[in-house]
Amino acid sequence: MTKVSVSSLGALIGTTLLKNKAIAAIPPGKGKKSGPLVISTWNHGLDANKEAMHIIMEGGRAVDACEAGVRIPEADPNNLSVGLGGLPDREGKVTLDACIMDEFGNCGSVCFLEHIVHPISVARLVMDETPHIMLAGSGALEFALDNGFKKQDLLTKKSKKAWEEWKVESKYQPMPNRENHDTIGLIAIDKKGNLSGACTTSGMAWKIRGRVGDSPIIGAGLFIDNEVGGATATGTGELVIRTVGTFLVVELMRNGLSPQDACEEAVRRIAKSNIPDIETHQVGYIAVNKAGETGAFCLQPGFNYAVHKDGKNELFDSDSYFI
Ligand code: SD4
Repeated sequence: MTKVSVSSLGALIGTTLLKNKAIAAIPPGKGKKSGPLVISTWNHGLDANKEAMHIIMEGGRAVDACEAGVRIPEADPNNLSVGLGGLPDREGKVTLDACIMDEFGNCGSVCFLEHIVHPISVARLVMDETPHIMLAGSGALEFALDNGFKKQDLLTKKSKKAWEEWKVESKYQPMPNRENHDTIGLIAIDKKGNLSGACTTSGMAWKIRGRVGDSPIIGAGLFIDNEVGGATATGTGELVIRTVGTFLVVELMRNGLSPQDACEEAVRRIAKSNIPDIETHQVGYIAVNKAGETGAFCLQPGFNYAVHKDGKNELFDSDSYFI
């Protein structure tokens, strides 16, 4: 793979701004009015966006739109990376991670959750009904069941077959851009201009039992700051966690970078870290600021994202660090 410098003038200016406290901390979107917008990861984002935008156009809150939007891929048995039908861990168990964050900075999260089709709605309940942010494993399941969620086997014929095929060699290797749809992260701006986000996944296929990725971690898989903007991540969670990826993207925007430059800088930090097999990994970020400007960037080609605004719901290919 060839390393390509994608340093744009904006990113360089941004870095300079960060060193200069006098000019920093001016959110670029502050004061600008933004219309309704939904942005989400991968091509399954198109259907999720459609559902989310429907809620917004009916006058709903962004947080309700985000939850409803990501429930679409969660319920799709043919989607091998989210909710029902998600690829299992190396022991054949489907374990799910999800989080949600609203315009007030409220957040809820579940990780290592089994048997529940809609982890995002359990995360929402953690946010709305408990004094906590994150519930894990059997405790999260108990909480879900106590609150009326139904227990279900999430391993479908299709995902079981894939696991049985994997077991032949049992080789653990992260696979970027699997099926061209992976974790769904979705950010929405409602009619009042408020931002919220949601992120949900079955995580890395064939992971060690108990492994939790970035997706349920506020500041890693998802971060929203209603004054500035929001960001969400997909790809190898370990790389996102170690750089506190989405918090970084939002902080870069707070310090004056555009969503595009902020995503590029966050990916560049990962690309320049000392990960020996970096070219076998994928990480993709999407971001939106308060003004409704969007950005996306990824480690290597293949990541795409969906944007719904001004009556159009479109899929875009993200630029990448490697080409
Ligand atoms: C994770 N970012 O668990 C998520 C999804 C994933 O390959 O594994 N994608 O790391």
